[in-house]
Amino acid sequence: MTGLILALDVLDEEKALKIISKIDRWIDFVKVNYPLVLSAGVGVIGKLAKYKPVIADFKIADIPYTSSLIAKTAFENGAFAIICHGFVGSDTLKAVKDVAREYGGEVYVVTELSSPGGEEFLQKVSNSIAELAKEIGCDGLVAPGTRPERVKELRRIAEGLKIICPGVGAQGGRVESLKGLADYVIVGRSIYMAKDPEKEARRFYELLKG
Ligand code: BMP
Repeated sequence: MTGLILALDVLDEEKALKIISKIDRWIDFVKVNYPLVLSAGVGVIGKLAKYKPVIADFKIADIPYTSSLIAKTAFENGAFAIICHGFVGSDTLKAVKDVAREYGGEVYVVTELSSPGGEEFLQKVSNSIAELAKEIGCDGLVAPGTRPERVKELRRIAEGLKIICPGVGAQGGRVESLKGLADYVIVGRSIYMAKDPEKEARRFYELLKG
């Protein structure tokens, strides 16, 4: 286990596959989001899954029926896990979890975004979202790597759930502040925009290990 998840928000499939083929040994999972899937097509999930298990970051935020169709599409195309917003409430979270279980997959729930705007609305309800995610039996939380004190609290509330933290690197979050709090850190731009992505991925791997 490396503790590192690559957020692969590039727009070009060839570039995405080239990057992952170079750095797969330094990461545990690759996270895809709308930029890549909308540009390259949902089939890119299966291609990336040949290197590392794929987390489909579709931040599902819809009624249960539509949400389960989104989750099903991700899993049918080879995803290992799906990300769902927590503010949508228990019915949608349960629907997404049920689909994930049909495929033997996992569900991660967004608590509050790592960006400054995450404090405006989501932070007011993120503790309750963490409680709900635990109650429903989801697998983990997406917690803000830019706010270690919030990660600590969310982890305490949802004890036993895995905590994955974006916001490290380009958004200012630091690996050192998340030690013992995050099970995995998610890094995107700092790696895929680096002059030498492999070197940068290895640097994060070593920071996490050390
Ligand atoms: P970067 O390291 O380039 O900032 O990328 C972070 C990744 O994590 C992006 O894919 C972003 O959509 C996602 N993310 C985030 O930054 N903050 C959150 O709170 C939730 C996310 O999914």
